[in-house]
Order: sequence, then C-alpha cells, then structure tokens
Amino acid sequence: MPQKSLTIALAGNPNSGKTTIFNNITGTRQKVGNWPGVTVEKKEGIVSKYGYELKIIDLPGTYSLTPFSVEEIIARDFVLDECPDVVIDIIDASNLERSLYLATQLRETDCKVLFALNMADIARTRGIKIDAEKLSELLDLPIVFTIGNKNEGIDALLKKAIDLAESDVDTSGKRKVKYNKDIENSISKLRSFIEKDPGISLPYKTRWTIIKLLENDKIVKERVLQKAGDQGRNIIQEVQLHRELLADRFNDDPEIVMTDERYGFIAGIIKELLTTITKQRVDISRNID
Ligand SMILES: Nc1nc2c(ncn2[C@@H]2O[C@H](COP(=O)(O)OP(=O)(O)OP(=O)(O)O)[C@@H](O)[C@H]2O)c(=O)[nH]1
Ligand SMILES: [Mg+2]
Repeated sequence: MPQKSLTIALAGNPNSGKTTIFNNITGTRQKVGNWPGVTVEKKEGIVSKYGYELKIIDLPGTYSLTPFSVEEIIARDFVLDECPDVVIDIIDASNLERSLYLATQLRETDCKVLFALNMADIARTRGIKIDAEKLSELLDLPIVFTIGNKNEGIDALLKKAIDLAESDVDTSGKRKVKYNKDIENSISKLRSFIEKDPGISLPYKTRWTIIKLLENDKIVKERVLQKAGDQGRNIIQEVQLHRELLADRFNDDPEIVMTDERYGFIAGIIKELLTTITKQRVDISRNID
C-alpha cells in the first residue's frame, strides 16, 4: 500500500534553528549558520517515517508574514498557496516574545500550527522558564521543546506534527487576534459584501483576505484582481471606503492600528505567562515591522 504523504513546513524567525532541524529530519546537509538570513530559498526534503512519506520544507526565516522582503514573500506564498498539512513554527525559546508576532500571523492564516520551542538549552542557561502547558493552552496549539543541534525532541515533534495533520480540528475557531470593534465591524461588513456574491472566488480565506486588503497589502490586492476580476475590483473599492473610514477614526493607517493590536494580543499572552517567565527583556519593536 502506498504511504500516505504529508507536507510539513518549517517556519520561524531568522536563526531559530529551522535548517538544523530540517537537516536532522531529512538527513541532508543544508547550510546552517549562527547568523540570520542563512536560508534564502525554500528547500525540500522527503523522508519516510512512522508509516508516512513526509515532505519537509525548510523556509527562509521571517519576523512576519507582511511581505517586505524576498524571504517573507517566499515563506508567505508557500504557507498560503501550498497549504501544508502542518506548519511547525520553530521558535527560539530564549526570544519567545519576539517570536510571537509571526506565530500570531500564522494563526491568522488558519493553518494547523505547532510550536517547536527550540534552543531550549539556551533558554535554560539564561534562566528563562516557559510554562509550555500554559502557553499551549493560551494559544491553543501543541508545543514541543527541542534542542536542534543535539537532535533532542525531534521525534516527539514529528509525532505531534503527524497527529495534528491527522486531526480534524477546526482552526478557524482557534484563539487569534481580535481587532478593535471598528475594525472587526469593517471586517464583518466586508465579509457580507463579499458573500453577497455566491459565485465569487478569492485566492485565500475570506477573513485573511479582508485583513490583508484592509492593511493595503499590494500582493493580495493583485491576486484578488487576478482571481476575481471585476468582482475583485468592487471588493477593493469597498475596502478602500473602509480604509478611509478607519483612518479617519484612528487618525492613522489601518495597517498601523492592526499591527499595534497584534502587539497588544501578544502582550496579553505574555502577561498571562509572566508568572512563569523570569525577567525577559526583549525589545519587540526592533526588527519587526
Ligand atoms: N544552542 C543551540 N543552538 C542551536 C539549536 N538549534 C540550532 N542551533 C544553532 O543555531 C544556529 C542557527 O541555526 P540554523 O538552523 O541555521 O537557523 P535557521 O532558522 O535555519 O536560520 P535562517 O535560515 O537564517 O532563518 C546554528 O549555529 C545552529 O547550530 C539549539 O536548540 N540550541
Ligand atoms: Mg535556515
């Protein structure tokens, strides 16, 4: 009987250990390095494990899914266009707070996401304790501690990834950023506007598409136009009205307000975790959009 195949993408901030874990899983020797930006193109490896054919994709490191750089576009396109069965977000556990921006955005895509809290050794020597059970509960996703360069936790990670791929969880109902009521109101009005037309075909899931259009994401705009033609043009016009309304209301571009709200969501998570994380001074505004 042919093996069932699953696609597992490895995403994460630059230098979090993705390629190290990719090499462990696939037995390849892609370049790793102790600096960010080592992987610039996605790499693919196939391995047979636990009765499955696993296609593993090593993505370039990114701080967000906002397409500011080639790496971000490659990672985002893969996650959105190829819809991997699971995305493993490889997190530098000694830099948790900074990692949560990408994690928050991955959650918004409604992919099945799993955390590898990598660099668990560094976190430990720095006295950073992460209550994984609590974090897993707060973000409603599975978490595995790993030490990539010692190949620790990788089997457990793969098993969890397969379980998640095979589960029938409804990711759209998972805890994610809820924007302020004006933005949520615009999202829901735009959803009704789009859903009025049952024949419409969007390139991505509706909520995600609306969020990106409200953020004036040029690539998503283009793809909506390509896929939905005249209907797409109408949607973009309607979004523009909401963008203007929101800009008036907040005296700022909606994308700025929405980025702030994501940080607010992350701050809420961190606050709930604070009892177990020892002082971790991270400037989350640095390096992130
Ligand atoms: N101490 C420690 N070092 C690790 C761990 N995992 C990976 N490393 C090291 O971290 C560095 C970065 O690893 P890479 O695998 O290249 O990271 P990456 O996420 O692929 O980086 P980019 O491709 O630039 O995004 C390498 O020097 C690894 O040996 C870990 O769990 N603990
Ligand atoms: Mg890499």
